[in-house]
Amino acid sequence: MPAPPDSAAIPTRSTGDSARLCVILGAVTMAPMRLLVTGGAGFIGSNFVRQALDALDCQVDVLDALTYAGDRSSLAEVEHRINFVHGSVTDAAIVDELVRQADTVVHFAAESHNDNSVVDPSPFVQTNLIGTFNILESVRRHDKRLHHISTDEVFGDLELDEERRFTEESAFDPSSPYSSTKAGSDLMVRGWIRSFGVRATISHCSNNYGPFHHIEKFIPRQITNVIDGVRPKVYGSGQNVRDWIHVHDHNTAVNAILERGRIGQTYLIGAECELNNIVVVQEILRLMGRPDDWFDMVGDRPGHDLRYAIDSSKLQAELGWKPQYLNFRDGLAQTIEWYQQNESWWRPKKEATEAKYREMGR
Ligand code: NAD
Ligand code: TDX
Repeated sequence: MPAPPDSAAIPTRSTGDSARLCVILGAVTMAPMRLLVTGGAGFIGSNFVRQALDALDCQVDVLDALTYAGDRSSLAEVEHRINFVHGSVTDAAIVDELVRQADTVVHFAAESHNDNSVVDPSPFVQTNLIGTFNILESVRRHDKRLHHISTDEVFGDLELDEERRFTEESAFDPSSPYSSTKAGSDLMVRGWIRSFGVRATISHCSNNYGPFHHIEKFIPRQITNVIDGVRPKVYGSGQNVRDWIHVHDHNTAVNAILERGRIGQTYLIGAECELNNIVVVQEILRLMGRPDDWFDMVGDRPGHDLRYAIDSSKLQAELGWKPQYLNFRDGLAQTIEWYQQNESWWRPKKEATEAKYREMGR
């Protein structure tokens, strides 16, 4: 993966929760923090594992069910540095054993795609709700630190012309089985913090882009379509706005919360990059040498959220976090290059993904 624009600014490990103090024969040494990363073979989780191994003094266990969205080869670069466990967060016994051994749990595992949730909500209920319940019960039992990864979609959507952006105080108003099961998991985390004193933090991030993003999602679907000589597909009016952040910046924010976040707090993560879907597709087309009207408008997603926008001032002011990818075009160009150079990673997924979309009529 190409280096971020300013890698010197990646937060490094400090003491406190991010390390264990060991006393061995009278000498005081710092043992590396043992991190349990759920969903670590997915898009954001695999990028997080690579970054955490560089930025934090840690030992990493990954728990991943390797659903259609998980790919062990996303961790190939660090395979020898992690302990990979193939299992589900819905399996309370596996979760409990791994949580018992960990110092800190970072919970990424989820069913994550809105379009799938409208076809069949059941795995969303299992993984996002029951899976998070299992994590919560284990961190409660073993008194372990938890960081729960959520999304801005739990807040519903905004009008195109309203000034308001999502903040930590925004009310939940989810639109899909995906976002409602994520909201349910967040509410459980809040309840476990208050009733049981679980040492947890929560973050809600906006739309990520970058390497290892499953090609069912908007940006990589269109990049790989263009590589294949197929016109991009834009839902509905194409006016829907997403607030894009590079996955690297999401994960430096998670590191900052792990290191300096206040227990019990919620942090919103975003990089102030609101763009509508047509603008994004036209940027991809320009960068890939196609005319900017070379795309098709297709049917809309049911319940399609209009606009997301994040106010991340609490994270920036309290924890000193700043995004490093400040130019979307540069981040997108790097991402396109990654898909051009890593066809062996995405090609095996392309036919099944497009077959799924043909069934949806999109
Ligand atoms: P992804 O779909 O790429 O990866 C999910 C991973 O979880 C996969 O490796 C999958 O195999 C694993 N998984 C699914 N069910 C599991 C189960 N029952 N047990 C164990 N592992 C299981 O998703 P992503 O885009 O990397 O998202 C990761 C997290 O970040 C999710 O919680 C998502 O809600 C959140 N999030 C994503 C975005 C985004 O733009 N992609 C934005 C904000 C928040
Ligand atoms: O082919 C497409 N054409 C299109 O116009 C696809 C796949 C999507 N879209 C639109 C729908 C959305 O307006 O593009 C936008 C982005 O779609 P997705 O990539 O499916 O993302 P979104 O639904 O916004 O959700 C994403 O961000 C928040 C992640 O998938 C979630 O996991 C995260 O919580």
